[in-house]
Amino acid sequence: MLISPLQRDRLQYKPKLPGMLRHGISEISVKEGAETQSVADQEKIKALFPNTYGKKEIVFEKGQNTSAAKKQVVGVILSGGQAPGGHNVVCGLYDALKATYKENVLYGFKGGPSGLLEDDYLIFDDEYIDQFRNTGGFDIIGSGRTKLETEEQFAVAAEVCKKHGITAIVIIGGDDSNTNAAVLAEFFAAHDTGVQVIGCPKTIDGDLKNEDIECSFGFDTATKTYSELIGNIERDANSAKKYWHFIKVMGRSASHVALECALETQPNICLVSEEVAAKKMSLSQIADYIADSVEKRAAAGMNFGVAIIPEGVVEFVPEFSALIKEINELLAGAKAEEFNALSSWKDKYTFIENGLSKEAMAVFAILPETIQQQLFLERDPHGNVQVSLIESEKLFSAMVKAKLDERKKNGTYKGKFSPLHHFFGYEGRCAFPSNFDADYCYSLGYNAFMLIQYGYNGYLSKISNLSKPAEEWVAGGMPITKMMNMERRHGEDKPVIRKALVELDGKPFRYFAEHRDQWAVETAYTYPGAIQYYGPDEVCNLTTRTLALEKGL
Ligand code: FBP
Repeated sequence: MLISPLQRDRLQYKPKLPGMLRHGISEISVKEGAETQSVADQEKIKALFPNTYGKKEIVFEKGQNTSAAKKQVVGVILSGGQAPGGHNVVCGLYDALKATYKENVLYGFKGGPSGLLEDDYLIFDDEYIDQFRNTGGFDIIGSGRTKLETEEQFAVAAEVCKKHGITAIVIIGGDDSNTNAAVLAEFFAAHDTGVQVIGCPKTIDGDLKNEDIECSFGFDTATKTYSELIGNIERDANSAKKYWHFIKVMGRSASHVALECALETQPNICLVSEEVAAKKMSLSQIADYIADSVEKRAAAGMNFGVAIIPEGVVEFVPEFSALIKEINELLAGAKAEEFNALSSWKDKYTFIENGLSKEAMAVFAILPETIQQQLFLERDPHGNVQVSLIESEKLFSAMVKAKLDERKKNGTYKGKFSPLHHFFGYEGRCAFPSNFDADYCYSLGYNAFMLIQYGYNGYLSKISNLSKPAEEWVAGGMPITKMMNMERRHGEDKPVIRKALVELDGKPFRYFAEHRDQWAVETAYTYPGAIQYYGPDEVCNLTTRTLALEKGL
C-alpha cells in the first residue's frame, strides 16, 4: 500500500505518557482519594446508580502493582463524530493490555455502539493496529451514533460480552456516550455480569469538560486545523482586499471551537452563541453588529474582512428557535402531506403565512429565500427542521448585505461588500492528531486499561495537568456519576453529564471580549500556520489558547 512520507513517519512516533505511567506496568500502583458526589441532584443520582454512585476518585503513582492477575478480554467502541486521536486511544489501550499479559485480547466493535449489539467485531493484533498509530480518523473500527440506552440493549450487550468472555468495555465518546457508559456500568453491576465499563472523553466540540476533564480529545487538532485555514484566508483577504469571508465552524451547540479559532486568528468578527442567547439578540441585531464592522472598515478603505460563525448559533437566537418550534408544529402529522402536495413555492409560502403566528412570520419574512426553503424542505425523519443544515454563514451575509443596502440609501455607508462563504468541519475531524492529541489519546487509552486492571467500573479515564509537559500529567480515574445532574430530555428527567457551554465569565471569553472591538475595525489577523509535528516545543507541543487562558498562562 502506498502511504505518504508523513504518514510513514508518524507511524514511528512514540507518544508520550504521563511520567507516572512510564514505569513498567508492575510499578504502577493506585492511590484512592475521597468518595465523590454528583455535581447536583445527589439524592436522585444516587438512587439511580446504587451500585456505582459515590465511588472514590483515584490517581496512579509509582509503586507496587497490586492489581489482580487475571486474563482480560476487552471490547472497545468508538461512538459519535470523528475526532483526531481516536486511533491512539485504541493503540494505548492495546499496548497496556498486551504489556500486562500477552494472552489478553482486545475486541473492536465495528461501526459504533451498534457493533456491540450486532456482535460485529474484529480482534486486534500487532500487524493490524500498527497501521493506525498516530493517524487521524476512526476507520480502525468505524464509528456510529446508535445510542446504548435501553435495558433491552444492555441485556443484548451482556449476552455478547458473556459469549466472548469479555471482562470490560471501553466507550470512547462525548457527553451522551459517557452518560450511557455510566448507565451500562450500573446495569452490568446490578446484574452481576462482572463486566466493567470505562469511558474516554472525545469530541472536537470541546463541550465535554468540567472540573475533572480539562479538555476532550480532538479539540486541539481540529481547532488548529481550522485556525490554519482561517489564518490563510485572512492573509488572502488582506492581500486581495476585496472579499468579506463568512466562515462557519463546527460545534453542534457550544461555541468553544469558534472561540478558540478567534483567539488563534483574531478575525474581525466572531459570534459566540452563548452570548447571543444571554443577550437575547435578534437576527437583525446580529446583522447590525456585523454590518457596523463592515461599515467602519470600509470607511478606513478596507472593504474586506473575516467573520467566524459557530455552527449552532441560530438555535441560540430566541426568536429563531421560537420560529423553528412553530414550523415543527405547523408541519406535524397530516399537515405535512397537505404542505408537500402544494406544487409552487408561492402556494407553500401562503400556507406558511396562514399557519405561523405574526411574530414568527415577521422573523421568517426577513430570511433570504434559500434559507426559508431550507427550513421547510430539508427535514429529519421525524419531520423536524434540521437546524444543523441551515447555512447560517449565508444567512448572516445576506442579512448584512440588506443592512448595508439600507445604510447606502441613508448615505452612511459607501463601501463595497462582496461576501464569500466557507464551512470548516469535516476538514479537521480526521487530521493527523497534533502531538498533544497523539500523546493525550494514547495516555487515555493506556490509563483506561490500568483502570480495568484495577477493577474499576463506571469510571472515566482521566488525564489532567494538560497545560504542562506530558511528563507532569496526572493519570487517574473519576466515577462518571460525579459529573452528572438531572436534566429534562424529551419530556423526561434524565441523569446526564452536563454539556459545557462557553462561560461568559471565563477567561477565554473575557480575553476575546476585551480585544474584539479593536479586531473588528483594525486588521489584527494572526496566522497560526499548519500543525507542526517536529521542532521546538513552543511550535509543536503547545495546546490550545483556551486551555492556556483557563489555566492562567
Ligand atoms: P460528537 O459530539 O459526536 O463528537 O460530534 C460532533 C460533531 O463533529 C459536530 O461538531 C457536528 O455538528 C456533528 O458532529 C456532525 O455530525 P455528522 O458527522 O453526523 O455529520
